[in-house]
Amino acid sequence: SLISLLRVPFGLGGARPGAELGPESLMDAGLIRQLAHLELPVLDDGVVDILSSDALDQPRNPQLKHLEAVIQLNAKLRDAVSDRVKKALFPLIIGGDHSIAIGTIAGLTKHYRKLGVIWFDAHGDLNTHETTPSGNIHGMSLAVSLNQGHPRLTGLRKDSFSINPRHVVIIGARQLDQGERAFIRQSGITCFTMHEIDRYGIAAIMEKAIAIVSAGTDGVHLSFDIDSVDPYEAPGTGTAVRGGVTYREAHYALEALHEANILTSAEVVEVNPLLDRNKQTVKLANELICSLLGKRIL
Ligand code: DIR
Ligand code: MN
Ligand code: MN
Ligand code: MN
Repeated sequence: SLISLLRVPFGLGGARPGAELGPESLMDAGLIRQLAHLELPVLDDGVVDILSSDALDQPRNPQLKHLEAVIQLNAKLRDAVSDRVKKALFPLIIGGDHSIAIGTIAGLTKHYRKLGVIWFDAHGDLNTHETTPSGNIHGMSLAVSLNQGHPRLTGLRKDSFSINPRHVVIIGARQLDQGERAFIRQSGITCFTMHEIDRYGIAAIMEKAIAIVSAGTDGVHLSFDIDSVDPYEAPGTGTAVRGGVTYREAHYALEALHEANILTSAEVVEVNPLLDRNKQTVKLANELICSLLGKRIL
């Protein structure tokens, strides 16, 4: 179906300034031209943003940094994504920090009653305001999408269908906080850490992941945090962690998702051009989007 490209220049859920420059940097590096080259039907469908100001964030809460801005942005994004699904478009969201997944997924689950989710990330993003070591809401977005966390955040999902944790797969994790490990153990989420990728290989992991998210679901969302990729290949991100997936593993994973033809939406987040080296991460993000949407080597 027709792809609706939504740009979300928002970084207040993240750890360091710069993720808000992600969409502009991907566009400057030729994303639209590259997608046109693949002869993909892409609608350059606008920017979702808020007028952010300091006043928006009083009172300050160290456990939920920029809560008001995050809520405003995600309410807007939720409604934009819901509108695109209603129009039978394929939402492709480029961020922005990973807190924007709250709005994306809230919008998707206004329609999908049984959404499957693949969460590519070095992290679990399963903290709540009670377990967070940082107060950064981008570390809470998967928890909120599973209706766990502060009521102001889960409230964004009040008119959305719940997600069954058994239809959620994390891939690439290598830095999980104490509370996140407990969440994974108790919830029934599948977590393929770097250890499992080392053991079985990315091809087998993708096969397992695809089976889990597509059995008994009516839609599948890919949430791709660029920090899942090794910092050697993707230095331009706010919370880089050594020991990530390689350049080819990342491409292979997204090629396999394209072949499986199960996705109904996708987002790419946490590209931070201020921390990048020679636009390496920005270019990688665009390349990965092309692989996901069907670019083939042969
Ligand atoms: C950490 C980092 N677990 C936190 N999370 C990140 O702040 O909650 N997620 N960077 O992508
Ligand atoms: Mn993340
Ligand atoms: Mn991450
Ligand atoms: Mn199932």
